Amino acid sequence: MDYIKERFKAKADELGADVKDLLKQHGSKKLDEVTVAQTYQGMRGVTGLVSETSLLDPNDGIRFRGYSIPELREKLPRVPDGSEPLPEGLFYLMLIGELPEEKDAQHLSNVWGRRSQVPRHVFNTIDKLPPDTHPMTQFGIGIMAMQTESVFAKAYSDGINKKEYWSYMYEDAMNLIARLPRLAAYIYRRKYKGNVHIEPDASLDWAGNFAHMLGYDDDSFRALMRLYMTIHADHEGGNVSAHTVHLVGSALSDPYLAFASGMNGLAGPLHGLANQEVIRWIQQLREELGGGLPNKAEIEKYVRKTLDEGKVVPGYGHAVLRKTDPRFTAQMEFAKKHLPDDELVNIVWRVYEVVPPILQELGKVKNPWPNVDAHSGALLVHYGLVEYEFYTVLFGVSRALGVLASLCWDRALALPIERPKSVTTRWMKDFVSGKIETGF
Ligand code: NMX
Ligand code: MLT
Repeated sequence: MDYIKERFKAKADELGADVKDLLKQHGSKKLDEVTVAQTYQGMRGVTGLVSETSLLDPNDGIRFRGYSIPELREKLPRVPDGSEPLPEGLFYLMLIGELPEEKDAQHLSNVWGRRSQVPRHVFNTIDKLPPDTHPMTQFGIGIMAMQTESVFAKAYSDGINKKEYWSYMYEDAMNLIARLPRLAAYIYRRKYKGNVHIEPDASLDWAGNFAHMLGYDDDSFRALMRLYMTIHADHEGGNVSAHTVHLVGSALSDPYLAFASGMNGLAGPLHGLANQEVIRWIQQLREELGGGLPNKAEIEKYVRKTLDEGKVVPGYGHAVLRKTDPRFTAQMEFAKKHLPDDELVNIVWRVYEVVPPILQELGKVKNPWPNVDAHSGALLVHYGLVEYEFYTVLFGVSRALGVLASLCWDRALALPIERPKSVTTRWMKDFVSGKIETGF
């Protein structure tokens, strides 16, 4: 067995015993109370899930196994002379719970390189789609077409012991992560680069090779991809993509089925699609003004128009965060170092000065600050990756690291099928008037 898989198994046995003990001793302890409003309003603030890989603090932002984004940028392994962390290292951290050594990240690069072959029928399936199909739709369909490769689905159909589920899920997760950059690059090159494809470079790391297959071999773009793939990987368990993967996986749907479902959630404009919406929104602003760097008054007018039209300001707000997203800050730092004079980046920074007080003024927006999507597109445009409909696919490739590490944990801890209780408004009225008690 691969040594990282062995380490994971040892950690999972240890935590599995802890969880058993925790449930035995404290299983009936109350964790939360749920109000009528929370039931109608997206279960906001209800603690109802366990996800080992990361934890979100409303003010400090995301911590992966206790490490903040600035700490990860300092402590995770890099390529020689590299400035940004290797996502392989982050995956190791999320899976094992400890910082990797350089050789662990290198080992994952090699393992994923060896497993990265995408079967021809997947590309054939993509080729059958109209070229203007949204890249996220192509991505979801490509992942589903790859489900033929699921070792878990095959093993389950052959008949396996429950105790072995985690092992097959692990293999699927590793294969899927290895193959996603190839699939994503294929979609990109087919749709935007005349269907001319670029062979992988086995000497490169996972994110570096992804940049290469997309057609961007600039060192600083590779650094950006390593940073991008690291910061988008996970955001605890309750966000739409992570929760969906967990939910669908809880039915023992294999990682291909579960991950494709999560990607359909990421494709929504209130979630991962917001990164394309931000660039679209800024381009429209520039078109209205005839180009150039808009001043603050012009941006303010445009923001107010957006709100008056009953639309959200993309890239701003969050269901949990209550401060500027540290993922936004990390990208801002990258831009200050590599492209401080870029016009679009400067617009993003100016928008950051204008939007929060206006959203605050509305009195209802709980978080007026920018999230990860407010910055990412401007960086990509700078390097020539201007096709903004593709941006959510990049987010999705990165998100695989967190949600598939989590799915390995779900199966290793033998978490059951997810099935919360729902009620009707009729039931709710009877409950609030005291006619019935919950009885659950
Ligand atoms: N622009 C305008 N109105 C907003 C915004 C915004 N950026 N954010 C929240 N609101 C409104 C929201 O629509 C709601 O209005 P109403 O009561 O009329 O329905 C009200 O403020 C209260 O919403 P919140 O409780 O602050 O936010 P909620 O937790 O429901 O939603 C988001 C969180 C992220 C969906 C929301 O802030 C939003 O729509 N933001 C813009 C889209 C976006 O950037 N999404 C990306 C999130 C990050 N990601 O990658 O997933
Ligand atoms: C995410 O990265 O998943 C988003 O910030 C959305 C969330 O956490 O709800």
